[in-house]
Amino acid sequence: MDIVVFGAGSLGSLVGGLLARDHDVTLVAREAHARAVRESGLRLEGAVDDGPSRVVPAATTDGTGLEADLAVVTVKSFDTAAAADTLATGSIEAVLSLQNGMGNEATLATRLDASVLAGTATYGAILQEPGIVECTGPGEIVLGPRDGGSSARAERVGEAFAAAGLETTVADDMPRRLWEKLAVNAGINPVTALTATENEAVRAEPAADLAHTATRETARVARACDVSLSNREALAAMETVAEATAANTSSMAQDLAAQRRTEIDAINGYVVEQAAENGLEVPTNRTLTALIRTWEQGRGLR
Ligand code: KPL
Repeated sequence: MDIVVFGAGSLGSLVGGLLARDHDVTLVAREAHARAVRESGLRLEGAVDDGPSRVVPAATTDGTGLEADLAVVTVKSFDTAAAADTLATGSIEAVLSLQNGMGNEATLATRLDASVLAGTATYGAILQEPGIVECTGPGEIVLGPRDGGSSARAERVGEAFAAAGLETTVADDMPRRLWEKLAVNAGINPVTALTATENEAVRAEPAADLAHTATRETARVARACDVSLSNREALAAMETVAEATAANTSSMAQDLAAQRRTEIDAINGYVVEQAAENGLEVPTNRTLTALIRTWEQGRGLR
């Protein structure tokens, strides 16, 4: 397959690097990373299946006019519309969102003439330096048609991911899976970001209570949106991810450390919005959202 990874930061580089062993992969990345990959290839380190290795995907900063069977979108949620508009200048058969937060698939579907798959990823990954990505926590990729059900395309993409060594499940209930992942991120990301801790912090008090409450509130809002997600299921998912990625710095904690805008609007902010539409109170998500937004405002990031 010809595969474009649009937004090849840490997760995108890990996924793209593993796929590049069997497929023609183009990474659309920031200047320094794209240059390093062009010059010396991409080094994969950490918990990847057969130890450190080097692969040689193509790499560019310019995503316009690309042709591919599949575009894997891994940009931050606030950049999804711009990514879709750029991809629309080329020719893309199918697009898979592997992003945090809600609403990405709908944004891609309204702007692209391609079939849109939804996905979630719980791999911990970090870009050590341009050209080097480390897998800091083995996880799972779940993907499928964005409205649920099954499709031959989702099966084909799932097979390619699994063959690349990525733990992959093809699911027929992506709307529920996206809410479950939202509940995981709503618990882990802002708490680890605001306390500058690794994911393991949410496994013990005093952070555990805060993370559990944010996750429980999210499950309640999911149910109000007609998605069957019990508190127990959401908490179990959050705890499983926190354990598997204990040593990982969450993406939001990485954003705060690097003084970058976060995905708070598409994660806890989305929970607050949906709660309001359904007449529910979510005080913990509201507080976490306000704190992160205040941090962003203080740095002119919003
Ligand atoms: O999705 C993640 C993130 O950091 O955004 C998890 C799975 C929590 C891994 O850190």
